[in-house]
Amino acid sequence: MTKNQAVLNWLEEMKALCNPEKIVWITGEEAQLEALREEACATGEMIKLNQEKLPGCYYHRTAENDVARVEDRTFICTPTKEEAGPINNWMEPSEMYAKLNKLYKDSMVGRTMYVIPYSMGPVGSPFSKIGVELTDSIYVVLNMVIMTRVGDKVMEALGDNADFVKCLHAKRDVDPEERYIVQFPQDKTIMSVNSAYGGNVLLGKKCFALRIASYLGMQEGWMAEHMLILGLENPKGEVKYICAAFPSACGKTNLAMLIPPEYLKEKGYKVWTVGDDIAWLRIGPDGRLYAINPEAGFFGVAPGTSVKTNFNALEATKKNTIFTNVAINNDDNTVWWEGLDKNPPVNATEWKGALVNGKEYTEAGNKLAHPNSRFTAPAINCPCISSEFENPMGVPVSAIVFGGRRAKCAPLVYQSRDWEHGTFVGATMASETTAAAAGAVGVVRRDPMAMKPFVGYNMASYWQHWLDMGKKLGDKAPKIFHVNWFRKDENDDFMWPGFGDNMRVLNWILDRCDGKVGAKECAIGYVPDVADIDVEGLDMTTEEIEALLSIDNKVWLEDVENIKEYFAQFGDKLPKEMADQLATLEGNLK
Ligand code: GTP
Ligand code: SPV
Ligand code: MN
Repeated sequence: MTKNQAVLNWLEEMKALCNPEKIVWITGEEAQLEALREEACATGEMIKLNQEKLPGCYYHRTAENDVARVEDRTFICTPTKEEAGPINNWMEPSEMYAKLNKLYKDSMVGRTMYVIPYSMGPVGSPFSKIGVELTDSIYVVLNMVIMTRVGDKVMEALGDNADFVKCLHAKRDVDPEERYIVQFPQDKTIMSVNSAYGGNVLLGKKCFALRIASYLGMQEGWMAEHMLILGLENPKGEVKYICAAFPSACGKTNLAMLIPPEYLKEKGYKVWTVGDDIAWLRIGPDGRLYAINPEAGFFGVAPGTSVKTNFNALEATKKNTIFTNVAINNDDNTVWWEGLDKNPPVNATEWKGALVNGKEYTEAGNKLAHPNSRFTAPAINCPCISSEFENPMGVPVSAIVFGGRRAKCAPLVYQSRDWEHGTFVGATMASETTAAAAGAVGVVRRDPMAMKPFVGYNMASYWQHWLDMGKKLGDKAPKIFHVNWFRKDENDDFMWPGFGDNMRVLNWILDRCDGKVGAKECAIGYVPDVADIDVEGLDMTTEEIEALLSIDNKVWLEDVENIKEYFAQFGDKLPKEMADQLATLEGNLK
């Protein structure tokens, strides 16, 4: 299949280790993929859905213990612990290799090892990077084909170059006690074992495009970020690009595909999607920051996705999509999840596989779909996919937005004073945990730049890299903002309608970038004047907007104490600028 000696040598080694019955190269040809789909349906690994209503769509159910990323079993194996930093799990590389090699030994006896050459980013773009994933799961192959650019064209682009990321995945018996998701940044190697779920096994995604790529970016002078990329078109037809970093299950896919409120749509405002999860950012020839989406599909959260909340995402899932851990409507062999509509199917199979009366089942408080159930949909299915989606040079970024789920602390939106302060705003982000990772849900934790689970080296060095990038960008740097769609009132209800109405906030952000609107400078940065948040057609009072924009100094000072403790663990690696920014914030609040 290839003459690339580096690939062949590594393949021989992995073959000897895993001992598969046969090797199959994924070429990218439709006939091969169709045969794999048939095989997966024959073994029960996948279920073919209603091909009239959902052409090319399939269903997959994972093991009950294997439904989300596992952060406590994810490791960054750098030669020293300091390189991985205090918030990553670390093990000395040779020790980890020895441990893993035992788990992979003969793990594929009687099974097929699929070889997936893939490109993150358009094949041949100067932004792009190549990986080769070896896996014994057809589900992984078929997801990788949607999520990345796969096949012979990638091997051609690689040529005889040895520069590719080595990715090995073995499903084994999905034993959670022996599950490991391991990155070796210096070796450009990823090893994943005992899982068959999403971010744990689609190794191009979080493992490569964030953990390995963030490390490469630090060395090579670019950035890999957990960010959506959207283009906002104004009535004059001008498009400006925004990148936004929100933690997992905090609204990236939704914002990336936003449909403006009716009256803004009528005026001619539109949103174009470039990416919904990951951005690779480089300084372009004109000195501005440019972004590409290294992925080719969306691995989106299903629950909450509806015609009303995210029409475009729903449209994207109507063909050639794989659904994982949602519910099946047995009347017509289609899919359902909480929030799709108000009619759970009576004749349903819930995500674990039990036949239930979906109406009674949900009325009793059970969930038919797993909260982290997902769709894997090709990006080209999305009605609002940007014309720049395949642009090998990326799109110029005007604004960077941070955000998370903060019931009390953060206002609807504020702007940082400059790049350095914006880096601090990102570094001190916090959010309530979600079902996207195993563990408790709804606990506030610090999640710098939404990268806590994804940074491939010491978080403090990563902040230093942000500061260095800002110095290189100078006055061409994007402006940095923070948003919070999730503020709650005393009745625990969201105070902001969110979804399409978030466009009102994006307009304020771009107006700020263009110097078209003023703002109030306060302790935390620039906050909008109440009158500048456009509420036309919204059933909201001035007092409600004031409350959304308000800052409670007491709550913020408590947060400052928490940040002090958080920063302390980085010792003298913490950039001085971050400590200074914290002192300024505390002084301002007092
Ligand atoms: P990952 O794929 O895990 O990285 O998640 P994501 O950041 O893309 O989150 P996504 O857009 O899938 O949204 C996750 C959940 O948040 C869904 O249940 C949405 O319905 C909900 N959500 C998204 N945007 C908003 C919003 O503006 N307001 C409210 N209240 N909920 C939202
Ligand atoms: C996330 O958890 O941020 C995701 C899903 O986008 S996963 O691919 O599982 O990481
Ligand atoms: Mn994500």
